[in-house]
Amino acid sequence: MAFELPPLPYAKDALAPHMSEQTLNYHHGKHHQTYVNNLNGLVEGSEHDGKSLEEIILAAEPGGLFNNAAQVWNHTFFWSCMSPGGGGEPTGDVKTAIEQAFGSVDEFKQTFTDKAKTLFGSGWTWLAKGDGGLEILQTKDADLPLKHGKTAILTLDVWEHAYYLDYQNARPAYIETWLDKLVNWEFAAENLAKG
Ligand code: MN3
Repeated sequence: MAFELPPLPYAKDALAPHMSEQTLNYHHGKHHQTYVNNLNGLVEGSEHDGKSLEEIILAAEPGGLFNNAAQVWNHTFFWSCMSPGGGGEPTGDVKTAIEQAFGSVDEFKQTFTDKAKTLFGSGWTWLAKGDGGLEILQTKDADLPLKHGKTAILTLDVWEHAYYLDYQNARPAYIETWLDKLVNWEFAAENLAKG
């Protein structure tokens, strides 16, 4: 069974002006779709045909199969990390876990921002859960917490294609807006409860 591009969990204009319809048209409709197409091309007729996305990610060696499978997973996860009317402050168990790990929500935001700003080149910044509780991870290219035995709670795509149309080279403005206006704390709570 071929993999399919999952629909966005909101309308393409629902995150504007913080993330424009044009960005989502390219990022979801072109970039994410291309990873799906590439993955299907690599999997069809191979030993991985019929495996789940997660099984492929865990089995794949570094290279094209891993990169495309992981990018399909990462983008599907990323769309749910944002919501119209998102941002603000976490509550409940997420807030408690963040305070335990980072001292305060403000400290978390500062550290997450610094990590996202300083990730050189293309990659992802994650809030993830490992054996020691919550942590912030920087991953290069397509890499993701699943490959390291950790649970993804939230992620921010810091590949240039994620923000260039809306923010040009101003990655710090993209990060700040994402935390203030877009981040989906309810999705983080679901992932924390599962992990
Ligand atoms: Mn992307």
